[in-house]
Amino acid sequence: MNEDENVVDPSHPRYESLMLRKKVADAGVKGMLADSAMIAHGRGEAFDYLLGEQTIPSALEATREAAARLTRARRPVLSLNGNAIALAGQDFLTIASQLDCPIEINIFYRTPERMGALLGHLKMLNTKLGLDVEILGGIPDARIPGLEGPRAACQSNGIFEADTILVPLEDGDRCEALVAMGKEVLVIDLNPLSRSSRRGTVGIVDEVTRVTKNLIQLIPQRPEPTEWNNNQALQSALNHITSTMATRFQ
Ligand code: PTJ
Repeated sequence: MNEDENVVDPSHPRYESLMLRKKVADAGVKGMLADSAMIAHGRGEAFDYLLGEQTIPSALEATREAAARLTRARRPVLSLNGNAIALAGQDFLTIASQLDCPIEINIFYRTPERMGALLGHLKMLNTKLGLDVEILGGIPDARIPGLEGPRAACQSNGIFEADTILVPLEDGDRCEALVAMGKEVLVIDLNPLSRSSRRGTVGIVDEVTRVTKNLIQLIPQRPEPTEWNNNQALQSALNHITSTMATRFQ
């Protein structure tokens, strides 16, 4: 990566990883992200490295399960934070359009400036794609019970009334609070040990941009939901990481 020109050389062996990092950096400059966004991204990178930067079989199964539950939901909503919008905003709009559901911007570190930047970015992408996805979050009129502060703010016609919510890179407290409201919570998180992965209904242990690409393929197939065993799927992801580490130097 040429730091001066902020250009990533396509021949670089870590081109794709560097491009994702650049997307986060660029969104930070536009005021879309939390101060800790790059730290959160780096934590994800570390787990992705251990997964081999690939969609492992248990993650693909979890993504299929999420697609099944989203397509059958009565009121699905995609709850997006700054990192998710920076990395995969365009794909999330495509998914919302496939499901005919709203996106709600729901951020942990909420300021009017960040909300304005994120709403503006998604509206720009909506226009660019020729879509008319409803973007909520700007006028919160409800609160997620059991949570303190601005991170509980949500919209009654979005997250509050939703029965099924897709939450990439979710905060553990809010994930638990959404589950406590009786919702199906579909989590995207590279860390199989995180509270969100463990407390969600379905935890997808995969990088968010790979998950959105897979969801776009899977949703039109309308797969059937199963009796999902989340602990078993997370254990498979953990087994993958530990077995890769155990065999690396043999
Ligand atoms: O936009 P806001 O204000 O809602 O803030 C968003 C961040 C991400 C800064 C905030 O939620 C945060 O601090 O998150 P954490 O607690 O660091 O958790 C981030 C989780 O997401 C970690 O478990 C990471 O492993 C995981 N993660 C990071 N990048 C990715 C990821 N999972 C999937 N794909 C990624 N690209």
